[in-house]
Amino acid sequence: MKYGYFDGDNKEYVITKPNTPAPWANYLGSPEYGAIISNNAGGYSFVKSGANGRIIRYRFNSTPADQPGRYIYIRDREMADYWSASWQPVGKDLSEYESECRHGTAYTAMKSKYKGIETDTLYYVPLDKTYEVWRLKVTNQDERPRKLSLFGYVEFTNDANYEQDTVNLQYTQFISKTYFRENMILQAINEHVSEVGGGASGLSDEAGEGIWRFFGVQGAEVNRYDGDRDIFVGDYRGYQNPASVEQGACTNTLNYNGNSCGALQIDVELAPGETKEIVFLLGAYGEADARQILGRYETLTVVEEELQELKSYWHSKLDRFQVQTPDDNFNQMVNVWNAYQCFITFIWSRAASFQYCGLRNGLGYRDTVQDIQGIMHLEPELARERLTLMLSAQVSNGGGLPLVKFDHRPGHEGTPDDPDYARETGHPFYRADDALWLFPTTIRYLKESGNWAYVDEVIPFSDQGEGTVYEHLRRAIQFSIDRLGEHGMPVGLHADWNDALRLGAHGESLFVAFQLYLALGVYKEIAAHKQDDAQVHWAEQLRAALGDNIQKHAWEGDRFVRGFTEDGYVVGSRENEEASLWLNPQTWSILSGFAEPEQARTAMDLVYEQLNTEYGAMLFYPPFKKFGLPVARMALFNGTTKENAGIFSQPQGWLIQAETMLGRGNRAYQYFTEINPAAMNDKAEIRKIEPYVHGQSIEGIDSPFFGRGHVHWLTGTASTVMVSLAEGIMGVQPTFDGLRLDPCIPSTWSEFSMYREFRSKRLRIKVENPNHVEKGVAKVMLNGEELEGNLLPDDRLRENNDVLVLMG
Ligand code: IFM
Repeated sequence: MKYGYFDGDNKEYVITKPNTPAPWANYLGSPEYGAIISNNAGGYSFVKSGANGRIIRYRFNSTPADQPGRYIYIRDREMADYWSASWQPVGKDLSEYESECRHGTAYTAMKSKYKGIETDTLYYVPLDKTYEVWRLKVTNQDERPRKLSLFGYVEFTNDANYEQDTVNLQYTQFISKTYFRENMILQAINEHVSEVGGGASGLSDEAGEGIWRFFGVQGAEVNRYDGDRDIFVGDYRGYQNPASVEQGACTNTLNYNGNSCGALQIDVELAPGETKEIVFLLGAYGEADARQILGRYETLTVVEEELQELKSYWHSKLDRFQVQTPDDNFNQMVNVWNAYQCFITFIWSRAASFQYCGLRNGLGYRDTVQDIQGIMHLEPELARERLTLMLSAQVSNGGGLPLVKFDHRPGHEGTPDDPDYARETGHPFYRADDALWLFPTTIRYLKESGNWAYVDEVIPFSDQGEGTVYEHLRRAIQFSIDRLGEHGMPVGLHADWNDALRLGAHGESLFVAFQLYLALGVYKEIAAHKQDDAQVHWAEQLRAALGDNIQKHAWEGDRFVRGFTEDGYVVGSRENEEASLWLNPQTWSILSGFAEPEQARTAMDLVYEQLNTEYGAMLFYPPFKKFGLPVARMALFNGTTKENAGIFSQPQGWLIQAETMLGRGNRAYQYFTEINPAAMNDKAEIRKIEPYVHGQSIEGIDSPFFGRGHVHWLTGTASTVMVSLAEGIMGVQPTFDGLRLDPCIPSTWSEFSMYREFRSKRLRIKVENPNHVEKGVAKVMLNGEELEGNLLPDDRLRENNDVLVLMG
């Protein structure tokens, strides 16, 4: 079943049936002010942190799944009928109520038509601002005048800390109250503690600084208001039928020791054809600031200007890499949605969604370092800033801090071995993989930017001392080398990439072994570029020794195993009853550059036969049922779900990329198509989550809900799949010396084209495939001249370039 379509020209996804199988969300804002909004206007807003700066209340895991939200009710005073500008929460019969929701890049627009009244609502957070705008246009399409009451509504949290607000009502209900002041509801929290209010931060503060929020309107006079949720909604009612709306009048009651809300009632009369436009504004500010913000919208055209500004900001980023292939579902993801998802994941890490609100107060090391790769081709300097932060969160022993606090202080942090750090973050252990993610990310930055000087930039370690980027990388390798197990492979510690696999201080991880193999290759490449022969030699020797051990202990003739427990059990051995074939070691044997071609093909064919499904490849099979804790913690999950043999989405990117490295474009494309959200657009009843973004995992073959997706938006899948499409299938591969073009495509494609910006140069690339090969470049023309090989040398690129690639 289908609920919407992609509007590629406008970079929007358009939902035409509002009763989607799950709330289909969008993200608005910036790291300073975030807003998540569903296609039915559900969702929440926060200053800086979904956990600690929460403004709008949202009930996780409730039903309906996305309430409350940013609601606008419309009531016809003569008919005594009412509805909402989004289909929910009132939920009128869809035979009478028409709606359309357009999720765009950092804005969401909704239209409704009901009984001769049309509404057009736009939600966004203006660029560089820390408040949100809801612009409503309401038009009378009837032939007679209509008398309407419009109600803007928001349910405030009583405490900026989400947990306090949700479960500590004996405290939080007594610290919040509301006021009405000329066209706005003001909410005060801990009002008497601070004279001016804490509007400046909006975050909860143990020192007890007061917090103010406002919900105001511009473009009309408020006739009535409510500041108390329970009075607005009424007893034994819900958002589908709030008392104040049903009865046609807010009660002018404010909150004192209950739940704060902002409800603003505006009565209008519209002649036939007339449109009324108003703007609701919401943010964490006290009255003086709020007044200024409202003043900015005295001329309502500001809204259109701000919308255009937002669009150009986002579109100009996404436009740096655009593809036109024969597969529109592929194009939509590369050009708009996968790219936008990469930015959103980059901004909010895993901190705010409909599944998780980010109670952990910082950035996970591995996730964040990987997320950087997803935006590398679009915004390398932003990537560098974040990479520098993550390098400054590397401990001087080479390991990564499991949690990089939002107020990270390079050079002054504790380590997981310090009780204070462990207590504060809840992370008393190192993970084996964290710092090794620095290698693929750093090398991608160097090759994308050509900024070779970065290697010598001096960055502090998190606890003490400092070193160049080169030194940071060396220590990351040393961290693993200092922790090798009895087969000469890195131990798994608290986790490797897989959070549910605990191999401990002695068990060994093949995932990390391949990561280390890749790291040593990257380090050697950098050392060679620096002509540092001693380090080249160091890396080579370590790499050769590690390679010998992998070959000797981990290859079983048709597969690589996944690891060794400290008491000798081989995880992922063909002899095992459970979990006998794992996806990641096979793909990483190729990504790391380790596997011999024949080995690689054998292992990957086995993956195809035994793990692939119509919705992607499972993480392993069969799922764990008997073998479990303490090593295989995934046994806690139902079979073929999440880490217990589910179709975990992030590794699908590695799978696609590995196939392109083998030159098997048909298979790479098949794997992508199986997990491409856009390709599931007409099977939304199976996938459930948004058809325009990846989720964390998909249920596998043993589940009665095979194909159902989970944990939308904030997932490492965004970056792995983006990289696999850009570098793997499209074959655009930055190198130190220029841009290599080496597409690996389905043989059915006869041609495709791309636009790519690279080191400030613009390239229009046309690829022709007359012989229908999957990989191989016969000829490359750069600005009319034939090149030797498929590298576009940096020094031959002009401002604007035309490139022709002939595959064959
Ligand atoms: O790698 C992890 C990630 O850090 C968080 N989500 C689950 C992944 C696999 O366990």
